[in-house]
Amino acid sequence: MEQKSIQFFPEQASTIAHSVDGLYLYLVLVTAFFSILIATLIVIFAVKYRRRADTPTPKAVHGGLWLEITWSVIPLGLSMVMFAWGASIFFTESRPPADSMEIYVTGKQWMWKIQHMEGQREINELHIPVNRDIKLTMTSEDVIHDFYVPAFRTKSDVLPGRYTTEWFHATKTGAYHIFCAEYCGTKHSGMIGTVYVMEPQQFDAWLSGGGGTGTLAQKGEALFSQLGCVTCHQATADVKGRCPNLHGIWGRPQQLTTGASVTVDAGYVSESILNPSAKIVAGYENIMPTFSGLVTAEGVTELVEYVKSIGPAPGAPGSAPAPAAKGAPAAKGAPAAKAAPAATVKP
Ligand code: HEC
Ligand SMILES: [Cu+2]
Repeated sequence: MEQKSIQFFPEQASTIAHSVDGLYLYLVLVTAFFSILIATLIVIFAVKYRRRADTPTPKAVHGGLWLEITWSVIPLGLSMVMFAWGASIFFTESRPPADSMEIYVTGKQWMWKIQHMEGQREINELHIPVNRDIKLTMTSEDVIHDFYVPAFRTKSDVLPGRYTTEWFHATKTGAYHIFCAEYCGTKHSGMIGTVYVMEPQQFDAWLSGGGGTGTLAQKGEALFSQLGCVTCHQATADVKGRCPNLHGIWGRPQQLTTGASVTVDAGYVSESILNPSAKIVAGYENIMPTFSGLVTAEGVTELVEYVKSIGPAPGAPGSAPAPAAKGAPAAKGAPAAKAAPAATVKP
């Protein structure tokens, strides 16, 4: 971040930044134009039509169809431009491209915890490669936070018990502010961090350096046995036990006892772990205990990634539960998001 004496705008460091600023400029210009116009006319009319001794009694004016149409249609047009333009940017910002590199973010009073697919963790720092679509999947351990990177012109609420996403495509290397943009308690103003946008080679080097103890999915697999999930969720393909088989459920619709169906995603899996009685899979009973308090938010993320990584159950009965995540070595950088689905291919 170079030092600038006066800076009206943060740097434009993402693909969306220009469009957001363009819309903002339009809003400012339209607002300024009408504010100045109206204020000026008030002054002019106040002077021109001030009360004087010889003021004649004005004639009442009725109607004025064209005048009314004009002052309705022009503001309507101007505000519809705001609406359409804003909606188009909103849609772009809310739909992460399919091949985005995924990173998990957990907000907590008062810090940001980051988990990379490859297993790297960081706090209040986020390292990313330049010129890649990055998708953040975010949740909170306590209250509502909001992950805001002004230089990327993007922010999104981070909610407890739910996953929200945010994506961006950084166009410039450098260091940029992360702010929490939702008042979240006494040290809210200290809930700040830095995004480091790096050249891809630099990023790969960063990613491979330091404390790699397996990918997120591998950590999740370890937790899966540590917490005893494995004792119930036996991964046998042919036996329909008392507990559902978790193989291949990711991304599929799941039938519930209520008759409703849900798609298995991060939110559903995390709810299944923290509040299992909220949604019961059709054909099963409400016997899964809650793991709320026994597993950290990061642990839940790891379990989610593990469930995502386990492909369909192995065809042959009796064969070991497909340790899909184990088979896929920590892929570096680019194919991070792809590593898991690739592992779902049947042997
Ligand atoms: C006491 C046995 C038991 C344990 C231990 C257990 N579960 Fe479950 N789990 C169940 C049962 C039974 C269901 C189906 C009923 C329901 O939806 O609550 C279930 C449902 C689920 C589902 C939804 C599955 C689907 O097909 O939609 C997920 C995901 C899940 N469990 C993950 C876990 C994880 C992760 C752990 C360990 C942290 C775990 N479970 C521990 C019994 C268990
Ligand atoms: Cu916060």
